[in-house]
Amino acid sequence: MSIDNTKKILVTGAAGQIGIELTAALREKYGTESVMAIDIRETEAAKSGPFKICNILDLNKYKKIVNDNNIGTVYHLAAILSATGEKNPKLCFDVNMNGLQNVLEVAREYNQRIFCPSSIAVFGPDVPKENTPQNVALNPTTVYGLTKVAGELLCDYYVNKYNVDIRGIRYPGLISWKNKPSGGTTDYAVEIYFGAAQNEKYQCFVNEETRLPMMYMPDAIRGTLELMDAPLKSLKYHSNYNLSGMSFSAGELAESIQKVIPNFECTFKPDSRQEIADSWPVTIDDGAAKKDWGWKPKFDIKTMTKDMLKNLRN
Ligand code: NAD
Ligand code: AKB
Repeated sequence: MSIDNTKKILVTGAAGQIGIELTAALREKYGTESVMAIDIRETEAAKSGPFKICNILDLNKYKKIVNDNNIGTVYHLAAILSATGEKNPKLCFDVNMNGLQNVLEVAREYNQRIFCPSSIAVFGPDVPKENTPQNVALNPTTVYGLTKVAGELLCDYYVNKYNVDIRGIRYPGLISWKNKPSGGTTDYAVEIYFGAAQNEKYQCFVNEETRLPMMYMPDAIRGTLELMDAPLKSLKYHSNYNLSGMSFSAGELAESIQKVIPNFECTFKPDSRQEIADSWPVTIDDGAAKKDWGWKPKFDIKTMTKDMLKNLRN
């Protein structure tokens, strides 16, 4: 679907791991002045175009930004991730649920299109670990997962009840070099590259056998833009497309880095995040995304490792 060119785009959580890259990609595609970024903290990247500090829980301020800037599409990325969520469940619930509700209420009033990501964290330990299906019972064991399940359902409610065009992806763990993530369980798969590039060492907080679905950020950004460009009538799902990129164990990830940096040393010392990782799937069935909007990942572990290390060493 092409967007209304007179209306602008807003990215919430624009200073985050996905936010800085998605904001840059949207500015590249639609023009810098067409993309407003908001967050509770500043970064140089988010400020490289229109930017405002805004807490998503402040409905009046958020609505004023939407109104003053003629916003037609919102990419809602502001959230609290899994590991921080387990440390501060109330904050996680407030930001992920009340923040989303603010975004959806404004979307209904201003007839906006919304992108709202979900996560593999919607799945609990009871689903098939391999090729986890699109439609399966969702019994997550983290507060973050619980907010993502409720968020998907709330989005679908706004689609069905108020005809708001809302789309979303259950992202796997995302790996990128432009921003160091914090607060997630899959952060080890990013930190390991920073450790390797900086001092050829990393202590990993999950065990060597931990195997999770992952994706390289350029694929995730491309998938997001492709989903938002897909004709609405071809979409069977709205806020919850399963998406698969690659899957590897923490040990295999360390080995892929050792092929480029032979002296790289990785040790494994699991902490409380191990339990979260163990509750998530290993591989994801993304047949619906392939069929409905032509999803196809480009990167595998080898090409990602080469690209990550090249960029980090630069
Ligand atoms: P992140 O933590 O890097 O960024 C989130 C941003 O939201 C931060 O910049 C933070 O300052 C901002 N924020 C937090 N509270 C806020 C508030 N009250 N008001 C406004 N901004 C606030 O997270 P991310 O990795 O960029 O994730 C973005 C979205 O993608 C989230 O919905 C997350 O659940 C989802 N997701 C991410 C991954 C991943 O691996 N990165 C995987 C699955 C799903
Ligand atoms: C996290 O680990 O919390 C996120 C996610 C997979 O949702 N990266």
